Amino acid sequence: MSDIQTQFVKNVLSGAEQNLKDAGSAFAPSNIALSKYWGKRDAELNLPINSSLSVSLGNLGTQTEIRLAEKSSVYLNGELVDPADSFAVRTLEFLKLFPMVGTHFEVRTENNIPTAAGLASSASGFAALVMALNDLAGWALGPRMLSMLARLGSGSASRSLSHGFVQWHAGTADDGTDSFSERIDTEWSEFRIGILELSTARKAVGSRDGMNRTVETSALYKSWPAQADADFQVIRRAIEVKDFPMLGKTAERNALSMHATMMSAWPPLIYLQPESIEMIHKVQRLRDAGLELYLTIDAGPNIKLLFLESSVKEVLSEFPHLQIIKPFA
Ligand code: 2P0
Repeated sequence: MSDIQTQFVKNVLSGAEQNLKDAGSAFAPSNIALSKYWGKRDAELNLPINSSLSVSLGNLGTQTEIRLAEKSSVYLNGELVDPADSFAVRTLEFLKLFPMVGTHFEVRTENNIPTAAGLASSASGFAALVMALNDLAGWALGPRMLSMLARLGSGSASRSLSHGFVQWHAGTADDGTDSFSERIDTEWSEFRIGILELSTARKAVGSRDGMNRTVETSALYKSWPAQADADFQVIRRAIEVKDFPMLGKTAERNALSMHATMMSAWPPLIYLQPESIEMIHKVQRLRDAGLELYLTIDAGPNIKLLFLESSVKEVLSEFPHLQIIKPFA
């Protein structure tokens, strides 16, 4: 918590009236970026260097309930979290930005994201937290304002306020007021995501430290902002005209380019494991054989496959244990 963050929250809330309730609750979906966010231009306001675009994961995400209390406590999936645990610390630190609501909170969070699958829970976590807070405080803020509050908790959380495809505009203002997310008004019911769980090991370097290290030390990162912006535009267009190969190819190249910037950092950030590389080759082989299949990878070893409903049978025969998500169901 800093003065700059406190002032930012005041700005966002300046037009909102407060009508406090006994409790607030909300659900937010997790999301997977098709065009990635990697690198900050301002760490305090969590402003990204580049815009990013994601797809939300439907009913996979976080349900949060919040109420005022005598003493702060955080529950995760029904169990009280040790106050020294980083999850509780991050949650309660974030809530200190909202003294106009209260000083102590009881927060109950349920994640139905298979945490082992390497799906980010901080994205849906902070999004659900600000939505629940909005409900508790009765501010009646819309997704644009909420996305800016969620961003302070975690960048990718700003993309978890809406279902479907979401774009996070990087913005250019130093005060962070033009860096927000909004839903793209296109449904694509045939769109599928497959989660290939390859490793459940906790990553050695978290995203936050990883992206800072990349920005500071990777020579390849210099080419990233321009590519990220170009990919963002191409994917947005591909969604508009429902050009799946254009979307898939751009998303895959975007993810692998991000990994190239990570690998060229020092010390190197190698999130991929041998099984990840094996799967990348397998997807390429299947694509060469005519299957419309692409992939994306976040800051971890697990692979997310991208395909359409028409390919489900073939994809499942190649990846029998695949968990398939229908983002528009
Ligand atoms: C993304 N990732 O666009 C990228 C791709 C991981 C790889 O956003 O420091 O947890 O809290 O803003 O949002 C993960 O980073 O980082 C992430 P902070 P966050 O989904």
